[in-house]
Amino acid sequence: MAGNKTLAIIKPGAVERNLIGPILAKINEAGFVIKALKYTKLKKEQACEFYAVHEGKPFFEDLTDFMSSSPIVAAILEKENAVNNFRKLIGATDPLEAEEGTIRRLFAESKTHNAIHGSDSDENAIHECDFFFSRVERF
Ligand code: IDP
Repeated sequence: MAGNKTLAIIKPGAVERNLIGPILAKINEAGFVIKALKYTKLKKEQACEFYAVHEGKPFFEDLTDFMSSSPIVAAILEKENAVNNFRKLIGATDPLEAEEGTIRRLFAESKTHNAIHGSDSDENAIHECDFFFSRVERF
């Protein structure tokens, strides 16, 4: 059975452009419940750890520089089949390929500066929620 939690990150760029409110509104309108929320900033090595699976790819340096460049907002979101439903809401990695109405189509600037992250499997969702939130920070 699919899990009911996923991890979202409002990325630098979207935070800088004052899009925290509009993006959280979209998330709530789509029926996700915010179970934990944090405004923080990643160090370069933390961004590298979070995206370790992409190490060696041509976009890795740009991605981890970008993700550690300014503050982000991390959130644990709850809904049935959370990972798949949230990935539908955020849209394709490249905003030019993202469907109308998706968060990336609405708010992303480019394929790297694409406004938002969503976990890609239940296993990664658990790992990513643990990366950002301690036990006492979630309910
Ligand atoms: P996802 O965020 O849609 O799951 P992933 O393939 O896991 O996409 O890639 C992680 C992040 O790396 C993307 O959200 C995007 O910011 C960046 N990225 C992925 N592929 C490319 C690329 O081909 N060029 C530039 N940046 C990329």
